[in-house]
Amino acid sequence: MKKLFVLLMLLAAGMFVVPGSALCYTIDDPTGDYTGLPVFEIYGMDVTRTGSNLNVEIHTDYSGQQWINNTGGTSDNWLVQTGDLGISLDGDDTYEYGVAFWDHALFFPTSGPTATQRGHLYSVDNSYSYYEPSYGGQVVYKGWHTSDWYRFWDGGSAPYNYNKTKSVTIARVTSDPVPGSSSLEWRDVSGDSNYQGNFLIVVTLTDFLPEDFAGDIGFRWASGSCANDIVEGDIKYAPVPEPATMLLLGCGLIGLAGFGRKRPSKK
Ligand SMILES: [Ca+2]
Ligand SMILES: [Ca+2]
Ligand SMILES: [Ca+2]
Repeated sequence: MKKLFVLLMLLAAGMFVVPGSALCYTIDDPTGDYTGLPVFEIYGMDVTRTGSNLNVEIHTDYSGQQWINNTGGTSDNWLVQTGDLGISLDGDDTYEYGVAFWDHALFFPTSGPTATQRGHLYSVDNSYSYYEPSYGGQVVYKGWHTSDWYRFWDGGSAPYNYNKTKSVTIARVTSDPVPGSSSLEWRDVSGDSNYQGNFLIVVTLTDFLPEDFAGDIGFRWASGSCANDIVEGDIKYAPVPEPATMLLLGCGLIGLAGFGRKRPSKK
């Protein structure tokens, strides 16, 4: 009877797990959590590995660099850029690397490059933050421009909704782009008015990941430079992922069997 019970529990667990995982992204983002217009919606992010490449696929309605009119007024059009992709090697909110989504100025660099290049991977200078009340507040946080910086350049006192102090684009870098190969492309999904498409970012793992790295890798991206929607989350990275998965499953089985054995002894 106990064996039958365990078998039924496993079957029930399997029924919950299998259909759900087929519908999920690696990192899900809620629907309807954007600020401003629905075009800024992000649905989620898929992270996969192909050989030595890390592939990040961001599913969103915002293809970037669109003229946005939030009020209906004829003089209120402005070009809204996306954020850059942030990569954190230990799952915290310090993003050591970034992939630039457009060519934009860096924050008053004292040396090195003065602007980013689209599709390139950068090592971000996390030692630099800058607070400027007249620009709207915290305009650089740990090497990243915040939404306050873009709010200032969008007109400062404009009454548009935006997310304050969110890190959005690379502001300070430690040097020129990280040598190696990286790429960025927008892939439009035609025929679906509710889902525009996805960005595909490909970076070479050895360009930024220490040898034998194992642990969390965090990702973060904002669909607009005012952080209109943000997707963020971590993945577990291990050089050899299969044994880790098996170990996790094994622990689950042992725990379930132990639970089944204990119950009769209480009587
Ligand atoms: Ca969303
Ligand atoms: Ca970090
Ligand atoms: Ca979000």
